[in-house]
Amino acid sequence: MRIKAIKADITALEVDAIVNAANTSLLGGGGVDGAIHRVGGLQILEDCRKIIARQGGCKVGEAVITSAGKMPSKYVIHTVGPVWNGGEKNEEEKLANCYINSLKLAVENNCKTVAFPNISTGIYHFPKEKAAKIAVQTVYEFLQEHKTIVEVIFACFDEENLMLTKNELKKLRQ
Ligand code: AR6
Repeated sequence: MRIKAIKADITALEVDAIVNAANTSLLGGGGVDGAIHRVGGLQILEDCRKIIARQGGCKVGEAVITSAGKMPSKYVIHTVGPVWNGGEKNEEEKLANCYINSLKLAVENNCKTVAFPNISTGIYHFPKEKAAKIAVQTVYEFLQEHKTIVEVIFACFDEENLMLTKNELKKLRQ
């Protein structure tokens, strides 16, 4: 199994790429985004500003890549999750796209190990159980097709997300 879930602060992980649950402005915010910019330092914001100059921000479901500044990882892949709006605004498909587009960028940049937070389940209020199902299923399907990725880690920050993600991973093993 190349997917695992652990309880962790994603900023401390020594992986090729960590994924950030950013917003469309790419200019930072609270939650995991705030932690990544705080720990990684100003280099990340500088890289984000270059991307903003080139293409504006980042759309929901899409992803961009920067350096990881002072963190032990090599890259930060910034993706923008959907705000939960009751499920009538294609939130599920948009969340799946976050995982797919982040992993595509990881492959393009020769990343073998990638860590994800539970995108959209904080400030954006996506229901955690639904989000865990989409995250695990989408990553699992992507890895079937892309063998260069050695490991994907779900860095869960709270017990509930850890339990829900582990449950989804168990279902894959049955
Ligand atoms: N490591 C791993 N996971 C974390 C960490 C951390 N250091 N800190 C928080 N989490 P959120 P969203 C978890 O709110 O819902 C920002 O302001 C957290 O417990 O960070 O996608 C952005 O700029 C939760 O399970 O992201 C956007 O405006 C998960 O990360 C907006 O929030 C995602 O929670 C994005 O909201």
